[in-house]
Amino acid sequence: MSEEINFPYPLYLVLSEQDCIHLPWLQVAEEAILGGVDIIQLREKNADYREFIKKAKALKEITDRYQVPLVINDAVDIAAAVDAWGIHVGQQDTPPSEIVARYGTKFRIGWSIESLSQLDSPEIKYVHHLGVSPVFRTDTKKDTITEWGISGIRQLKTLTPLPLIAIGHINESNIAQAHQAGASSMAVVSAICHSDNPREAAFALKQKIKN
Ligand code: TZP
Ligand code: MG
Repeated sequence: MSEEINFPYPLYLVLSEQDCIHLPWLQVAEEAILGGVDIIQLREKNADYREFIKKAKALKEITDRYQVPLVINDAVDIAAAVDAWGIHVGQQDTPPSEIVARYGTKFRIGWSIESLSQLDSPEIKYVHHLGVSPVFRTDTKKDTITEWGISGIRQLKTLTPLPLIAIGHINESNIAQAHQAGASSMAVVSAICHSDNPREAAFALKQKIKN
């Protein structure tokens, strides 16, 4: 199993244009960083390659300016084209082993897990951190299976040394619990993207997880 790697990015924004309902999505990214977001993942489900790469490049300009790591969801070729810091994949996506076979150690690889048995997968040795997906059911992503709950984070923490990223209906009311249960990072979509003030939303979330 991989050694535990420090994951010093407690507030994680998962961003797609369609979820930004009040402000232009790039403005959401910048405001969220100014409010305290530590890492951003671009998660584009509808864009074609050209559009996706254009978006990834535009976002990379912002994340580079603030020295915030950029993660690309699923699209390994886009991650390579924009020299992203990391890639996040789910169980149905490119396997971590294949990413490593193609790109060596270039990327930090996040892998979403939906059941305990996935901890025993041979893929785990290629993974740097795990998405606990979802902690709670959410309207933002409906095709999910497990609801890990806060107790699931606690249980996973005893079973793997990999940093855990809590995702799924994380908001101001439960973010501290996810953190206390052992998640290294708390990932949100709507808690920031649905806010008409993403900077304040990020700030309020961050306050809850300051030790
Ligand atoms: N993976 C598991 S839940 C989820 C993803 C991408 C969506 C989380 O969105 P929200 O709005 O923070 O619940
Ligand atoms: Mg995926």
